[in-house]
Amino acid sequence: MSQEIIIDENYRMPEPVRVGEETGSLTRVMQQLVFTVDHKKLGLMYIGAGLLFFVIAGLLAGLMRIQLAFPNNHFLPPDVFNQSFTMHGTTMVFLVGMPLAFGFANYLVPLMIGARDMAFPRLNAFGFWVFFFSGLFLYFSYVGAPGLYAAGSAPDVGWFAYSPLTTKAFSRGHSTDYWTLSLLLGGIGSVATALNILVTVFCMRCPGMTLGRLPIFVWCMVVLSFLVILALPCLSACQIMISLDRYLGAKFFDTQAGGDAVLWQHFFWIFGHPEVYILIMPAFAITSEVIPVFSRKPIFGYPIMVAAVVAIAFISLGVWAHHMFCVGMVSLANAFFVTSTLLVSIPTGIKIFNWLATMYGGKLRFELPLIFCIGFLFQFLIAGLTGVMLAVAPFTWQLSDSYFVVAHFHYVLIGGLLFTIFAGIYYWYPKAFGKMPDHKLGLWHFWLFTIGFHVTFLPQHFLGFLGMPRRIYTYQDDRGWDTMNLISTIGVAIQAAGILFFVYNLIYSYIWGKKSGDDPWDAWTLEWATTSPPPEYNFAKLPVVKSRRPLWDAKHPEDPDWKHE
Ligand code: HEM
Ligand SMILES: [Cu+2]
Repeated sequence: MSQEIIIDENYRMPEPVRVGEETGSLTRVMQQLVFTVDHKKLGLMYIGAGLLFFVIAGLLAGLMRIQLAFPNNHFLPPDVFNQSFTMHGTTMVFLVGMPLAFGFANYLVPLMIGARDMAFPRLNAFGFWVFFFSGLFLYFSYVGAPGLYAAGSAPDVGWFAYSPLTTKAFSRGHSTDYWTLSLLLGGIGSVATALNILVTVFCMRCPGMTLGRLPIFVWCMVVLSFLVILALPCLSACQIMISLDRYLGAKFFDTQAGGDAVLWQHFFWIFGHPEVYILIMPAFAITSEVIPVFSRKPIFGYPIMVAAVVAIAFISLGVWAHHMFCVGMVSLANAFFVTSTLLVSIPTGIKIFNWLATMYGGKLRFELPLIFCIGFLFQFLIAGLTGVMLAVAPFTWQLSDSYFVVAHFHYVLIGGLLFTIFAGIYYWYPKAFGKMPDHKLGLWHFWLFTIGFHVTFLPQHFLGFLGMPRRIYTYQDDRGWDTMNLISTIGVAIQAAGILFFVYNLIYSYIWGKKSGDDPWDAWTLEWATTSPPPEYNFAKLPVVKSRRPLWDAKHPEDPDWKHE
């Protein structure tokens, strides 16, 4: 081991306490979790909360699919169906995708840059609890407070809440207010956490950790944080405007009164499209760490990969109206947004090629993280191709708001994001808990979830071609949609079985799993230089790095990377 990175037994402080093994009673454990400002604990709490909300939103999805399994079905009444897709979509985007991203960023960024914690630990805790409370508040809408808010008024206007559906005329109760207020609150937490990530990366790096040596994971989290800071305020602004319309007689979105309902769509998607890139950034981050380690090769084209991530984020700020090709914009506007959207596929394509080039000629180790990343590459390609199809305005004029669109974004968000989240959990589980996840159980999870996923969403592309609109709670039996809807619902059951194997694996491995040691995958970034789990202070002495693969240098003093830089 080179002396730069001190991984010396003598430097070991008292054995770190594994999460859940805090000494003392449950209250003491809760106290520790409630009052913690430690980035690792907050990271795990973000991931835990995200997975909890995933299960809840997944159950809502299951209910909708049961309703849609047969024509003329009455399992769910129409208003409950409207609430279900609104709560499912809103939860998956704001209470699953974003906290999972912040969870991974919180746990890993300080470790990867050789820091002891985030720049603002208390702001970090604030960000987490504001997010968590905003989620509880949103779900409180299902019960409501007697006399204050009518019970059972969960939001039912869809996750993008188009106007005039959200005005008092069409949404009389408080369902829309639960949606606006909980997301307004959540937005404050997100911006606080994004700011914290940026200051941490730019001000807390250990000696030698130049920007050109940052792991790509960290670059993706930097870009994600910039997008959050640029996009979230736009959503907050239009949510304040709709609340002013609803309660103080403003007319921002009231077309009859000189406002403009389409203005809401512009505001929402100026936030909404960068939002989907905020959601997919962790996929890029995790894949760029996992593929090199399990191919035994450094990432192909590091500078181009970083440039591609920055380019994707930049372009994603200028494509929003591809969600609005059917509102009657002038052709020049349509042409601009067709072009800008097609442009995104160039840096995205570069990333896919660079990941494949990293695997090419590598010594591939088919461990769970790599297997889920290979699934991601295949599914994200399909998602990207249908995205390019939808970027062509005349194509979208035919398929807007159809099941083709539902299939497309689920291929991105499940096939893309979720598969890499699983890869990331299996990759860093040993670091966080000191135990190896069970490989066989993981394979069951992978195959059941993959087969279930394609059985659910592949047929939906064709349901879209056959004219099935999204958000309908039932359909007649003469449309030719029956069989494919039934198949799609069966797919959800297979996915659910896969998720059960995943949850069982997390618990089983925690209790009975094989001890992992500090660096089970023989990896290269600094988080693997610490013990598993890492001590509260992360590093006994802050490391000094000389290349992009500090741990490789420490393990291979005969041929360190910095000699080739
Ligand atoms: C795990 C399996 C999942 C299943 C079975 C599923 C199923 C569904 C169903 C049935 C709908 C309603 C479609 C309609 O009637 O228009 C829907 C909508 C949606 N889903 Fe999922 N979903 C899943 C995962 C996800 C994930 C992981 C995300 C995001 C991270 C997501 C985001 C959305 C969004 C944004 C909508 C649109 C809601 C709206 O129209 O307002 N879903 N999903
Ligand atoms: Cu978009």
